[in-house]
Amino acid sequence: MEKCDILELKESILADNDADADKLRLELKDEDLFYINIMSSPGSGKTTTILQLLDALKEDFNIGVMEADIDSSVDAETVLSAGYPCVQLHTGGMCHLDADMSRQGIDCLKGHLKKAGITTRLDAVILENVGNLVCPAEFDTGAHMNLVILSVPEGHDKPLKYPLVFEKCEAVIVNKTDALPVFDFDFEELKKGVETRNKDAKIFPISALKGEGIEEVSSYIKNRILGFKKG
Ligand SMILES: Nc1nc2c(ncn2[C@@H]2O[C@H](COP(=O)(O)OP(=O)(O)OP(=O)(O)O)[C@@H](O)[C@H]2O)c(=O)[nH]1
Ligand SMILES: [Mg+2]
Repeated sequence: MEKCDILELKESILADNDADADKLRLELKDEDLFYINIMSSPGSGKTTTILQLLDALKEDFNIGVMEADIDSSVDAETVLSAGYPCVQLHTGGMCHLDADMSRQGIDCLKGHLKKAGITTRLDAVILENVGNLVCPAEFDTGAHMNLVILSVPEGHDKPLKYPLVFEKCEAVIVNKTDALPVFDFDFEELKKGVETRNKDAKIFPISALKGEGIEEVSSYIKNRILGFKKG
């Protein structure tokens, strides 16, 4: 397997992350590089969903991945072994990424492609943010699209308990729907909870394990990338 590049992120010293996030969004727009930030609790299925989305979108776009974790390179190795460009970002114990850390990560991903002799440009970058429903929502990464994954075993009440992350996202992916028969997850309650926090958020039920519902999410992302490129 290809060697995994690991970047030890430096903590940003910028006082105004929001301004830097807006700046990064514009920098990436100039490069035609669409940046997707995926947030969720640990184990909700981020890596499994990302792998499904990469497969579904590979005919249309070149997509690279940044795996952010406090330690290890497990997820980056998984993505690399599936054949997609990926780097592992270590947050030095921090539970989130901000805009400058995103910039460092994207530069590292470009360096990884260059080292591998890959000259085709990336159309999009996916960040698998640190598994946490609280901190990542507090820091704008500079992404053009924020997604949240909530898995069935976590329960339908999470939008009420962790409001910010549901306010900041444009779509909620409800994963592990194959487990619905063994949990008391109530989809109508989930919808009500999401709507209370964010009336515009789309909801996509999926089973990343079985590949169900992936087509709907990938075509939504495809349209967003195409709209970004045109806009
Ligand atoms: N039943 C079921 N299990 C799933 C599904 N998606 C993922 N899993 C399982 O859930 C576990 C965690 O999945 P990951 O994709 O590693 O989750 P993650 O959010 O990336 O985890 P961290 O990176 O550790 O936060 C694994 O055992 C997956 O096989 C699903 O749709 N259904
Ligand atoms: Mg993961």
